[in-house]
Amino acid sequence: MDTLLKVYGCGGCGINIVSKLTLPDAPGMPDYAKAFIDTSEANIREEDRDDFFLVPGMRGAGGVPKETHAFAHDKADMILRESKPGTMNIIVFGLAGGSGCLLGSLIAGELAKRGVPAICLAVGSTDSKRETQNTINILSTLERMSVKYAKAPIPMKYFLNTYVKETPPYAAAGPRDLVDEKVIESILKIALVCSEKNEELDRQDVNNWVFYGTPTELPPQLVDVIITQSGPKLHQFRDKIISLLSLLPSRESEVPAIRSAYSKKGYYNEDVMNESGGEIEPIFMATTHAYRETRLADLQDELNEYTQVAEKLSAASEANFDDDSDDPFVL
Ligand SMILES: Nc1nc2c(ncn2[C@@H]2O[C@H](COP(=O)(O)OP(=O)(O)OP(=O)(O)O)[C@@H](O)[C@H]2O)c(=O)[nH]1
Ligand SMILES: [Mg+2]
Repeated sequence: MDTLLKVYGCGGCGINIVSKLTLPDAPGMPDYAKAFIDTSEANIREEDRDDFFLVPGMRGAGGVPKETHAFAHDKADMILRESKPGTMNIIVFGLAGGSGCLLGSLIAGELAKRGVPAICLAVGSTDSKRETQNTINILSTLERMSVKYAKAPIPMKYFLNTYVKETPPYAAAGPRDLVDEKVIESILKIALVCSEKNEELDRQDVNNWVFYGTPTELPPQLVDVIITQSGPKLHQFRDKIISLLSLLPSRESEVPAIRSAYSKKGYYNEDVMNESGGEIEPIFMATTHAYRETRLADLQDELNEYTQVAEKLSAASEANFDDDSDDPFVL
């Protein structure tokens, strides 16, 4: 099978972002195709309709993933028959809504089970209590999908829609437009690393990176993906990296000393180097087990704050009538 990068946009957020994506027709880029999956037609553009799968019987999930589960839990096969996976796959979805989070998780679980490599690009949100709760719940769904259903790793890069200036250092966070740009940047980098057009980096190396259990015997889990062009940044995660792919400008390029369980290096091919005039940065792509101790803890803190506020609001909203006046209509 020829190399094909398939990019799935699931739910409103996934569709919005993936419809903006264009991979340049440049050396080092793979062929690619898009697929759009949702429970509603609200976000699909006319020109993308040919690649659109609409879950039968639904008109959106109104922010409630259980709705989508009821209609779509057995539809992963059908979706993948209609929207065939590539040799490498990217699944983009929002974690806080009702549709994309579940559809994206179903596709990710099914691909992992079949041994087809995929990376989830998932956008969390803590704008409200429900969005925070949805984000936490779906992360846990993805974890179960990996450990219990697929029994294979699911790699996920996490993004966060936020307007707060102080964001955790590990998160690709910011307002929506900025997050969209970051997601698209990540897709371009994944495309370059997984194009099968690099020297010494082939399909099997990418498969080993995703399905790290084969070369390392480590157990499957939901793993956090880090994509960076900075050696020092990668080094911050040095004790947490499970598998690492490094795409380097030359055989002399420095790679930070990291004792990952699996590591493979490749080199941009001559055409890419010529096109860039020799000015090209390395790309490091790592799976790590940093996610539980970092973002899950942060999300839980956020949720606790919402709960406290909700309790105060609820207490302040209670109407207290004088016990002596048992007539509620007394004026
Ligand atoms: N960065 C970014 N975030 C978005 C975008 N659209 C929606 N979101 C976020 O994604 C989350 C989920 O929203 P949607 O993806 O629209 O929800 P859905 O999956 O379509 O589910 P339902 O509409 O409830 O059926 C929300 O928290 C939004 O903040 C987008 O274009 N870019
Ligand atoms: Mg929607």
